[in-house]
Order: sequence, then structure tokens, then C-alpha cells
Amino acid sequence: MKALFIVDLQNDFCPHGALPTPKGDAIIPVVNKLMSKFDFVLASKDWHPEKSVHFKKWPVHCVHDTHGAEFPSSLTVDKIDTIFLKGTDDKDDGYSAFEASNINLADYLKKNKITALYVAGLVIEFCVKRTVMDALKHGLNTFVVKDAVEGIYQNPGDVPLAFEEMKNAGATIIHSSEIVGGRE
Ligand code: VGL
Ligand code: ZN
Repeated sequence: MKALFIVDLQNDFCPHGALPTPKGDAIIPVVNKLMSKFDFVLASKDWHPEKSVHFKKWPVHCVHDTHGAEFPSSLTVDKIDTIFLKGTDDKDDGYSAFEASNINLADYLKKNKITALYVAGLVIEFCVKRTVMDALKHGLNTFVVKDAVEGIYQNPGDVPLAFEEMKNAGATIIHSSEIVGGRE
């Protein structure tokens, strides 16, 4: 089985959010288009408590049950099968979706015979990269959809570096047109 995995595509990581990616909203139509091509559509949400050690490093963002933690209204949420909540511990960053606390992602993938993971979402330098690295460690055939991810560009060089790291670890970097076809 093949799954699309949407990492932290939440209001606070979009251009008007608390921890914005400059062009994060531009990936939404790409992600929407990809959804129908997969057996499963899975998503993670950064889902922090009001107080967390995480907020010593970052502006307050994605506090559970707030607007900033919601999916953008233009995302086709009814196609999402399961949502994995991460960063829920006040003593932990929880960057990787494999650290989700509500459902164990590795067990879920195994149970549903998902062997290929196509990763989209926000943000490249942190949660996308950590999730991809963990997917590879779990032996998944792991793809990064390059036009369906975006970074915060805090240190601009970290974006190409993250792509290099993911590639060197065994991920395949692809364009969405290789999945949906180029002439739709
Ligand atoms: C993220 C920084 C802090 C992410 C989450 O989703 O990549 N980055 N919290
Ligand atoms: Zn966070």
C-alpha cells in the first residue's frame, strides 16, 4: 500500500501564522491534487500544550485546539484518513510524526501494509526532514514531493541541506507531476 503523508500543514506554518513558511500556502493545491492517487492519506499535526520547553526555542505555535493548529480551510480535509498528533509532551519537541502520541505511526503503517510513504507538508528543515529520516529507519520506501513541501528559511542554506540529507539517507526526491501526470 502507498500513503501520502502530510506533515504539519497547519495555519501557524502558513504565511500569516505564528511560525510562517514564506510560501507554505502554495503547496495546498498540490497536496489536494495528490490525495486521490493514494491508498491512504495520512497527516500529522503539531499539537503542543500551552506551556512547553519547545517554546524556549520557538514562538508559541500550534497550541492544541486553537486556530493556528487547524488545517488551512482550503485543504481537502475529508480525504484524510487518520491524523497523528505530535509534540504533545511539554518536555519534548516531537518533531517527527513517528513520535505521535495518539496513535503509533510505525504500528499503523505495519497494520495497514503501507510500505511506501510519499511525504508532503511543512516544514522542510524540521518536521518534514525528521519524519522522512524516521520513515527510512523503519524501512519504508520514502519519497519527498519537492513541490509539496516548504521551509521556514530561517537559515536559507538549511533547505538545500535538508534535501541533501534526506537523499543521502535513501529518500527519493520527486515532483508531483510524476505522480499525477504533467498535463492535468
Ligand atoms: C516544526 C518547528 C517547530 C515543523 C514544528 O512542523 O517543522 N518546526 N515546530
Ligand atoms: Zn512545534
